[in-house]
Amino acid sequence: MTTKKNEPRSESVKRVLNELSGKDLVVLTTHKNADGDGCGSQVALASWLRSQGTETFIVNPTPFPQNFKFLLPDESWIAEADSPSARQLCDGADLAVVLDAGENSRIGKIEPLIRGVPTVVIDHHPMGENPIKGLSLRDTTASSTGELIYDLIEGAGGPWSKNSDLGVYVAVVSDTGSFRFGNTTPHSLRIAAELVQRGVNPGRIYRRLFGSYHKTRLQLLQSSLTTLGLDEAHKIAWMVVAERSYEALGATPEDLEGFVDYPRFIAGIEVGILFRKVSRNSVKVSLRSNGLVNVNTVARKFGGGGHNQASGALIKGSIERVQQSVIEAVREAVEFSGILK
Ligand SMILES: [Mn+2]
Repeated sequence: MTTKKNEPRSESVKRVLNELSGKDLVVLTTHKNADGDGCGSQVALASWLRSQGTETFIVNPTPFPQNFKFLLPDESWIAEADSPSARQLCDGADLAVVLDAGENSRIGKIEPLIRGVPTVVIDHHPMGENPIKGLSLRDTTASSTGELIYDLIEGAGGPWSKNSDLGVYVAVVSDTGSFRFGNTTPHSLRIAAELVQRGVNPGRIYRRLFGSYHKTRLQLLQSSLTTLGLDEAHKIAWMVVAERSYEALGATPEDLEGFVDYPRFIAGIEVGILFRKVSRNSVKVSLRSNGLVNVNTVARKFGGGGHNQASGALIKGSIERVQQSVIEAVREAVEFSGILK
């Protein structure tokens, strides 16, 4: 059973709620390097499922980020992917829920663990070429997966817990860039208003998410900004993560959160790119567009994916070569968009 094309969100919500009901054990997962949307959605849904008497655990392909652990009432909700308990939980699960991802390639080592387990996808990314099969609540008009979790818990008539409130709020704030990005809608703002009404403290969460950076992050940004590159004629700017500083500072991928936005802060720039050498022969590329250029098509060209305004890919090759071919592909996408005319 899959979601019917163009089914209204409320219908998909009902079908997914039906599938979630009465389960003994459910595992939740999200994409590699979970972000605020993935983590927030997981905690919110886990909290609600647990209130329904369903044992629920979070099993992610990469460790649950330290800076989102404040969302959890209890770290025992998490099972690390490589642990025996993760395997045991997945083996015994009645249902797996994939959040904020819709393709097997995004969930890495969790895919073999949940193979054979009935799976539900809740996601707001455009459908990729190899979508995970099963029932789904997919809606690209949703600002975030957290917004879909809000609709799900509302659709069930609650109950709302402190952790569900917090989780959904952090999810929506993360994916809308604190309500600054183009995906901010009346619905996402109403959700936030409702959660603030119920006691979520926006100032405190802002400081937790954005106002308490480790010094490593700014030192790494300092050295990375020296690599800033520009093609003003094509409205493109890019930055390369300073590899030596990354190593020397003992930085983690979490320290890079938001780096991709800096090149795009330049007036007149439409597309920002971040390059990071992740191993001897592979480069992680993140692409962000102000909205006029579709960067998902660029990411797809290199085997990656994402949204039209935010996407990425892991590309084999030297940093110089990858940089050259990606910038060239972005130039083509900019030309194709018609904004240079
Ligand atoms: Mn998301």
